[in-house]
Amino acid sequence: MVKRIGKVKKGAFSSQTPLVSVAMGSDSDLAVMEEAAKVLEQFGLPYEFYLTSAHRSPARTASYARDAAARGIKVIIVGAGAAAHLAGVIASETLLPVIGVPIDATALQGLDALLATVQMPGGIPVAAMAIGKAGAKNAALLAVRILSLQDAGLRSSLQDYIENMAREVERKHDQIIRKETPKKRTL
Ligand code: RP5
Repeated sequence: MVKRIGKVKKGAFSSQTPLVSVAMGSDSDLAVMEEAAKVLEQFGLPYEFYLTSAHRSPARTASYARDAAARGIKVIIVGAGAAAHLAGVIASETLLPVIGVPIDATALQGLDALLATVQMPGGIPVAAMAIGKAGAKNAALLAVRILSLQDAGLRSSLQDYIENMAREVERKHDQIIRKETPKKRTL
């Protein structure tokens, strides 16, 4: 069960139609891409998962990307590993912002996917995140930032999220200090 952040304010994005599409090239990417879903759920943003492969199902990939905006999708997050061309291919078939998450799927530990995602030739942008779970989490947070441009409630939830993170650092600091008793320090 995903815990929602403090105040999720319903704004223009309170519909149940998915606003964010989380695409991935293989079911083997799902464990990583679930990190994006967790964040979207925290913010109360409707999303969908979509499995499609740039090389195994090119026609499905093209029609998914072409139809996404008409279905109400505002941002597409794409997880892909190996020769990770899925995000670039999707970006070439839509005007929506596309955020790529390189997946660690091969002996190169995600470096292959990172370079494939980040090195888009000029003209078709893909926002490249970090490899793996941190990248999936940040992809969702970037989607939240994009959507919050037009939704004050979402912007306020984002502000709360950021402030909670800062408070968490202070809480963990206090925890460490409490464990470090003066007795231990003198030993
Ligand atoms: C990519 O190849 C997928 O995104 C996945 O990360 C990787 C391996 O896919 P599987 O062989 O596990 O289906 O297309």
